[in-house]
Formats: sequence, structure tokens, C-alpha cells
Amino acid sequence: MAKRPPKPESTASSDDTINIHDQKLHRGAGGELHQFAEDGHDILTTSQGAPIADDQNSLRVGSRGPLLVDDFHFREKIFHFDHERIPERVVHARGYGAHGFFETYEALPDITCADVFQRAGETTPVFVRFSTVAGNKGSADLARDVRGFAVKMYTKEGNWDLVGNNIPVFFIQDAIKFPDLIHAAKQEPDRAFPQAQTAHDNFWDFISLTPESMNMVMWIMSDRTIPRSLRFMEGFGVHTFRFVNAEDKSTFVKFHWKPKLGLQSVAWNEAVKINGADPDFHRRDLWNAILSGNFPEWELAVQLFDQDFADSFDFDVLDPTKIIPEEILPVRPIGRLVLDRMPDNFFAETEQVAFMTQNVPPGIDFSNDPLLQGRNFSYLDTQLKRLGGPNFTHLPINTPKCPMHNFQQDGHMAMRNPVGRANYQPNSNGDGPRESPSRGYRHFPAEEQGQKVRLRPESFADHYSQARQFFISQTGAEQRHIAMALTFELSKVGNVAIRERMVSHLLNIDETLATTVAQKLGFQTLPKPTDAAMPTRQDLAPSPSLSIIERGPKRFEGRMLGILITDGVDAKLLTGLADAISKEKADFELIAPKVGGIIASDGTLIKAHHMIDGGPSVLFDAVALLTSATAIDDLMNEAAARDFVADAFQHCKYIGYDQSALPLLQKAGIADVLDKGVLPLPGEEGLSAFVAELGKLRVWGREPSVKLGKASPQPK
Ligand code: HDE
Repeated sequence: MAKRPPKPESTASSDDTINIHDQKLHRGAGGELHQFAEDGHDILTTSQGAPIADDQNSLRVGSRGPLLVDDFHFREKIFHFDHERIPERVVHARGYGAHGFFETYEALPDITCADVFQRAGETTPVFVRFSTVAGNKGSADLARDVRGFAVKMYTKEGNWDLVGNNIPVFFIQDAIKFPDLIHAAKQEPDRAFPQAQTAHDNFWDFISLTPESMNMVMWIMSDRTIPRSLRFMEGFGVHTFRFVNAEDKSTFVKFHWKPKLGLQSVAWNEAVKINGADPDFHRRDLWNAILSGNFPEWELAVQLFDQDFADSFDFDVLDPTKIIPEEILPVRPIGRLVLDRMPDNFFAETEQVAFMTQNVPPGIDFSNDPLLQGRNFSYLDTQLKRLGGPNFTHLPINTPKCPMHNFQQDGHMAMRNPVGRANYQPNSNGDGPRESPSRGYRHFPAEEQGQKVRLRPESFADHYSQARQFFISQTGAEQRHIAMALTFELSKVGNVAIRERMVSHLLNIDETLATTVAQKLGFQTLPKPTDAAMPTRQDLAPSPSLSIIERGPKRFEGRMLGILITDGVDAKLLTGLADAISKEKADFELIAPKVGGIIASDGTLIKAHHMIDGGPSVLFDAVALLTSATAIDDLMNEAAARDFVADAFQHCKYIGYDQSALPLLQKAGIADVLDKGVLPLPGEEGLSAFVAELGKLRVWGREPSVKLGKASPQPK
């Protein structure tokens, strides 16, 4: 179908016009036929192709009479509409996808025979879907939640789905607990709330009874679960996989996606406000970035290791609640992922895409991680439910982009059926495809033996040591955020016994963290630490690579400055700032009292992107206040203008201001506490240095004085 119906005068020449039963049909650029209405658009038809004369009125007896069953157009239209929804994903329902490509850095034939890693510089088409886990399809983007990071690579030897998350560990060690985990995390069944939140009794009840989740608890209470942008997140395959080369030699591998623009998250209070101001914050950000040609990019990096390393490592590499710190086993970049195209249609692509962990091409294989093995069952099953039949691979988004032949046939909506007489093999007339022992997928011939048991291995029993390692690897600001997040979540838990159980676990992780949370929750006494299957190891060294702030971008590229302007704004200053921002490959948006715009000092009308109420500072990474002496009094009467500044300050953002804006800083209550992040805007020459300063992103050192006040006495 042509995206925009071609007008007859532009496409139809006498050559591409055909007559059928006295009807003039026109052939479009792609060979498709068009029949044009009186105004030059394609004629609206039913799904059966019958042209429609009136799409405004249903067929009735007289103008005020009953409707008629004869009205096949009305019936078909309503029937189709009634069936527009398919079941949303039971987890990861809210998601957003984009197309792109993967580029291989170097050939890796010694490690894997996967075709995608055989030729340096080769590009492979890719579709990626990012998601939250717990919220329903219509929930807000900045929920505190793990983000899905699912990548489908259309390789020349079949689709490879790396269905990962933005956190490298998981809550549970055995897939059999997944339904319990998800039931506990989603809205409670009797009341159907809270949605897209873990801050409720059921979640913390389950978690506090599941010590294996403690490492993940540290990660989800960190700022990893409130990313600033999908573009500024890491991704992880989580499980240990295998690379297998042509000689059937296996190398264990852990997959990492590293964002080129560095990591960044928002503050919790900011996340809450973003959800109100723009529930589609992450979607819009990805859409805008790709449409403006700023294609987000990640490197695929691997940790490779053999059985000897696995045997000597502190933890079991099959345990998905553990990482291998990058300081112990460095990550090696092997390619890059670039997202450069949005889907044409959200439903057809992002909603219908079917990721499955079991989609692996030759050269990539599984380990015995019990979570991964369970997932390999679940994903095929869930597609049948969601997409309604076995032919979901016939949907273009799921169809491999390599040759594909088999004898599967029929079923709902079959769009590809085998041709020829023999729909089976072996057959004697030579119809159809055959297997290839040399080129076909060979599972790694791992030796397996043992009794049939329901048993967790002893080597999975340490639940606290890596949780502690994660916590001590964070900067002071990040540790504070973890304590604040735990306090917030547990404050929403009504059952005090659950709060206490959680603090008992925290005592096994870090005593200061546990006492801070207990004190903020108002405990009078501290509970005892939980009985641990294994004592917490104190000897694991901090791993700086686990800190978001340590992995920040150190530059403002890809970020957004919000510039608050009024009538009389210094036109030169505004242009200078806009130029400096563009040079940094960052972006800006203008916020003004009226969206229609303002008149600048040189008399030009400058249109705004937002009115103040519609463009709060939570939508931006830093703000600049470009006001004027004549307009500042009016601006100060706007509560939203005061909030704009106060929030930017509270969220530890850089604030650049023109001298005329000082009264607004006063009104926001920050004129007396100006710190190194509140900067008078320099003259035009200094603007590049100002923008470079913004690359530090936040002045987290400000936070305790803004938010926390003086520490209160510790509980006994
Ligand atoms: Fe999933 N997961 N999962 N999961 N998962 C699904 O498949 C499941 C797990 C992940 O954008 C479902 O198509 C089980 C870990 C992502 O379409 C379902 C277990 C990780 C997505 C399913 C896990 C993930 C899903 C729901 C425990 C990170 C969204 C809809 C063993 C490594 C993919 C669907 C997309 C989706 C099952 C645990 C990531 C039901 C049984 C660990 C990113 O099949």
C-alpha cells in the first residue's frame, strides 16, 4: 500500500492506467492498483474490496428508523473494531520498539561459528523492544521497574533473540517461581491496584520470604529502575550462554549492551512528576532521537570464560542472581547496535513481535541455568496465546530474513504453505527441503547425568554477599537513593511484619543501610538479622563498574536543556546558547508563558515548545532562565514558573540564569543557597564552557541539604 495515496494527476499517465469494466484503475510505483475518488484520494473500500459511497451514516429505514442487517459495510467495520485487541503480554506489556542494525567488529570463528560473527564489518538487521515489566500496556514510562531490552537479530542462519533486561541479575533462581513473583509484583487481585508499582504488600511479602532475591533488591532499589532514557541504559543477557565453534568447542559467554552515550537515571521525586507530566516520556524520547537522526547506539560486549574459570569463580555461573564483576572478567566489545528507524505501525511491529529465548542460530547455545531452561519453554507458549495460532512467524516482523523451508502447513492465518505434492519427508519425488548434518544446528554435546530430583544446588545458597558488593560499589549519592527507595516502598506496605522482615535481610547486607531504613520508617528497635544459609562475605571488593554515576557520560551529548524565556529575552544570548547546545550534539526546548511565543529583545517572535504548565523542568536534564527585567514580575506570579526552578534545584540539576531571573530564584526559595550548579550565564563567549559544565549532569552533592535535612538519632 502506498503510504500517502498518490494523486491521479501526479502518478497516472496513460501508460499506467488500465480499464476494468469501464473503471479506470491506476498502477502505483510498487505495482499496486489504485482507484481514485472524486477528490483524488484512493477510494475507501471494505476489506473485500467493495467501494464505499458513504462512511458517515449507517443504513436505516428512513432517516429516523432502525438500522438494517443489509449494511455489510457497517457490520464489517464494527466487527473488525471489536476485535482490535490481542492479549497484552503477561509481563513486559508496556513496550516500545525500533529497527536498526548490528555491525560486527571482528570475525570470531575460533569462538563461535555463528554466522553473524564470521565477517568484520558485516551488518545484520535488528528489531529491539524495550519495556517495563509489571505495568499494564497503558501504564507510565517512569515506573520504578526493571526494563526489558529484547533484541531480535535477523541473521543469515536464523533469528537470534537476546531477550535481556537492563539489570544483569534476576529475582529468582528457578523458573517455577516466576508466576509467584509476577503475581506478587502486579496489581493485587482483589482490588486491581496498585498498577506498575512494587510499593505494596504483596510484592514485599513475597520478596521478604525469598532471600535469593536480595541481590536483585539492591539493583531495583537503585536508580537503574528509573532510567532517564532508554538510550542511556545498559542491557544484559543475564544468563550464562555458550558460544560453540565449528569444532564443537564451547566457551561460556555473558552478554552486555553498553550505551555509547553513557548511563543516566533520574531522581525518584522527578520520576513521579514525569509520570504525570508525560507518561510517554521514554517513548517520546526514543521517537524524537531517531526522527532527528540522533541514532542511539550500544556496543555488544562479552565476558568469555571456560570451565576452569567457572570452577574457580566465587559463585555458580549458572545462578542468575549473580554477576561476574567486570573487574574480574573484563568485557570485550564485539560489535555495535544502532537504532535508526521507527516502526511504520506500532501494532504490526512492536506489539506483534514475538521474542523467544530459544531462538538461537548455530554457534550459540544454552547453559543449564534453570531460569533460562524454564524460559525456553515459556516464550513459545506465550506467543500462541497472544498471537492466536502457530503461524506467528508468518507476520513480517517475526519472519526470518534468510531462506526458510519446511513442511509445516495450515493452521490459522497460514500465509506460507509448502508447494508440490509431497508435504512430508523423506519422499521419493524430491519435493521440499532436506536436513544438512554439516550446516544444520548442532546442540553442544554436553555430558549430563544424575538423579531426577527437585533440588537447588548448594552453590546457589549465598544470597547476601553480592548484594553487599553491589551496595558498597555505589557512590554516596547512589547509596542514599537506595535507602530512600527502600524507605518509600516499605512505607507503602501496611503489614509491619513485612517491613521488619525486610530490615532483617538488610542487616545481612549493610548495617548502615538497614539502620537508616529502620530509622526512616520509624522503628523503635532493630529486628534481628535473618538467619542466612551462608554468612555474608566481607571480602568482595567494590566494583566501580556497577555505579551509574561512575559510568556517566561526562558530556551533555544527547541530553535536553529546557530554556525558560519571556518577552524581552536577550536575543543574542538565546542564539548563542542554542548554538553552544547544538555544537555539543545536545538539544533544547523553549518554555514560555504562552506557547504562541514571546517577542525577543530584537523584536523577533520566537515560538515556544511548551507553555510553562506543560513543560515542567522534570522533562529536561538542565535548565536555563532567560528572562528580562520587564517580564520577570509577571513570571513570578506563575506558580508553575516557581515550581520549574524549585524542582530543577531539588533534582540537583544545573541551572543557568540571566541576572534578571534572580527574583525568580528568590521566589523559589533558593537565592540564598546558590551552589556551584546554579550559574549566572556568562557572556556569549563563555557559553560553550557553560554547556561543557552541564556534562556533569547533576550536582548530587546538593541533595542532602535539599532533601534530607539533619540525620535523626539512630534506633537502638
Ligand atoms: Fe521473560 N517473559 N520470563 N524474562 N521477558 C516474557 O514472553 C519468562 C525473564 C523478558 O519485548 C514473556 O513474549 C519466564 C528474565 C523480556 O516482547 C513470557 C521467566 C529476563 C520480555 C516470559 C522470565 C526476561 C519478556 C511474556 C522466568 C531477562 C519482553 C510475553 C524463568 C533476562 C519481550 C512474551 C518483548 C517476556 C517468561 C524471566 C526478559 C511469559 C517464565 C530473567 C525483555 O514468555
